Amino acid sequence: MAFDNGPYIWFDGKFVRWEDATIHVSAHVLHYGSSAFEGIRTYETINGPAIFRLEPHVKRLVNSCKLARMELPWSHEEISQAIQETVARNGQPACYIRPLVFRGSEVLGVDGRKCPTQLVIFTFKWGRYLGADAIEQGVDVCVSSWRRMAPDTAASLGKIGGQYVNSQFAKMEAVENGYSEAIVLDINGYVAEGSGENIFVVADRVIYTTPLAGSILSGITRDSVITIARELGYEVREMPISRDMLYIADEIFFTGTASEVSPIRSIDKIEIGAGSRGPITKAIQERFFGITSGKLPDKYGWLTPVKMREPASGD
Ligand code: PPE
Repeated sequence: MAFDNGPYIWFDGKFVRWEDATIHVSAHVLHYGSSAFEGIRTYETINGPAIFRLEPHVKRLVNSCKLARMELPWSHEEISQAIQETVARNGQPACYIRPLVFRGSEVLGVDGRKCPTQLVIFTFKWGRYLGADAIEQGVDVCVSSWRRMAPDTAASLGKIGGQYVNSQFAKMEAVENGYSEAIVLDINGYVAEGSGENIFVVADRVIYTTPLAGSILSGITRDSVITIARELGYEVREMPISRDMLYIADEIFFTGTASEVSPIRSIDKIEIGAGSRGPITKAIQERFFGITSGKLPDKYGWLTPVKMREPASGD
């Protein structure tokens, strides 16, 4: 997939064209994965383009930098503004936004704190993360042979570049074996999350999800879905989930900015429930996509409207 990208990249405070946003091969981040990033969606609502849950994403980026001991030369407010300006300038009413903080070029060696901390923000169109039919038909996944990093091995609550080597191993193995995605267990054998998604399990009308201390990323879609599920009257329990709970669940779905709310129809070739999207998953999706399309009221203030900038001549 070549990028269907917005033409401009916010690069350390200035807009540069996509093709000019380059860094040096000696940059610390290339060698050691010293970066923190976000994934945020702009939705084309019936009231115009709007960024979904911008503030919690910026807050998580700031926290990821804190965990990685990366000093950010920009404030939360400046980053939030820069993201909105990038979306407005690029003019893509529905897009995926990727802010990336990284250690640039100065020295090598694992302690990269002498390197400059840089920030880029770019946008591109990203369709269905887990395939065209994922949202309605669901996906076939496996339990990975890889484990998530232990709580004292990495900082899973930070969206830190190097930690995605673990996700890459799990995802590549799953795809190589014919599955769309992997579910990764934690160091104790409990369910953590997908390679790039959080997981929810429905059994006897109760909804379970891994607690934040369970080696997961604190997903913003996860948080949104917990709110929606409780509003719909379901009990949501954040508690350790065992592998066998998965196989006999009534419904299971993934959540993530890229994957949105995606049902899982089989795990390790065992059908989940009826082997198709279940009614609770569907009800949560309807609420989620109702809000992100602007058809339902934005009662939680999750949407930040963006006024697209008129293209200047020569753009
Ligand atoms: N866990 C992991 C490991 C993860 O990467 C994501 C997001 C989530 C949970 C869900 O978090 P949230 O997006 O806040 O609901 N994964 C992002 C990156 C995917 C990629 O391939 O890159 C995303 O969904 O944007």
